[in-house]
Amino acid sequence: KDEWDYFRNGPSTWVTKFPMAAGSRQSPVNIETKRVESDHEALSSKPLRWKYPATASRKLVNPGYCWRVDTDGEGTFLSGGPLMDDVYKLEQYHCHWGCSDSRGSEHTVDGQAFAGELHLVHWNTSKYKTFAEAAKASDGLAVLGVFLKVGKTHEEMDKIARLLPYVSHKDEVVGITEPIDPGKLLPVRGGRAGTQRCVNPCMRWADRIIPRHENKWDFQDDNGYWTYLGSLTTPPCNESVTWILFKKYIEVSHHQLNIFRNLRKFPRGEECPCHENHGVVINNFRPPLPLGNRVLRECGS
Ligand code: BO1
Ligand code: ZN
Repeated sequence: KDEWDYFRNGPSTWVTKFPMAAGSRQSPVNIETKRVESDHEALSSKPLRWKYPATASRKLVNPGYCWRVDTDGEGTFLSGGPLMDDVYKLEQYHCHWGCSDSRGSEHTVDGQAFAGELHLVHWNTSKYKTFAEAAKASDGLAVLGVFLKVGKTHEEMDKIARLLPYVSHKDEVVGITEPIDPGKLLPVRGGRAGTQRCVNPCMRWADRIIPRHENKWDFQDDNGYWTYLGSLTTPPCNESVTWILFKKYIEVSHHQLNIFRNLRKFPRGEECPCHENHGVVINNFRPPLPLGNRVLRECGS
């Protein structure tokens, strides 16, 4: 069957059931910062911009290998940067983490892993009719990646952490009542009262404050990002993703990560596979794959 995991049927075995996992455009990759190509002109001529109404986050799911927030996509928007003029909608966001704070991210930076990695998964509504259709196309999906580092408690992430005990077992789902704003999970500075910040890395900070009534979007990129063409990091590993990884990380507390590490990969009422770390969801990351002849571009400071 289409079974896969991060344990017995781990990443090195995926290729037998999912041939796309053997492709030459796979994710994640190690980001070698010395070998990244600067592309300020081309990328920042169309700054990355997004909008995420907090009401779009509808339910929190435990699929048995991570936590995931499913959205209804209503009013969500991602465009610009490497996506050019195509408009993408937010489908879901989820997270990858380790068994300890020293590992957990999928992408690495100069060989270094972070404690976790958040993925905001979008699909191209300019060209495709459904997420499933977009997932088969080379320019169908865009994932925003955010590295997680251990530090202070993240208030928006805590809304998720507080709901996780309600989906402790595989296939459990809980409705989201307190709005969760995925934009607040991104490592960007927020807008001031009466202003929103339009961040174009080529402009100076002082130039970026624009009146709220003139601003069509919530926020744009701040410290810059890396971008390259890759794949889904889980089976079926479709080579359909434009990856956009923020250079700046967000902080979450050790306690919040421990709540993630308490999720179970088996359904309630089933026997605990005690020989498999008591069936908890940990180390749900795929190790980096070769960049090959792909180009990693950077935008911003
Ligand atoms: S990720 O952001 O690269 N980790 C990622 C991985 C998988 C998906 C989204 C983001 N979604 C998957 C679904 C599968 C489905 C596939 C293609 O998309 O989980 O059920 O088959 O549509
Ligand atoms: Zn992911």
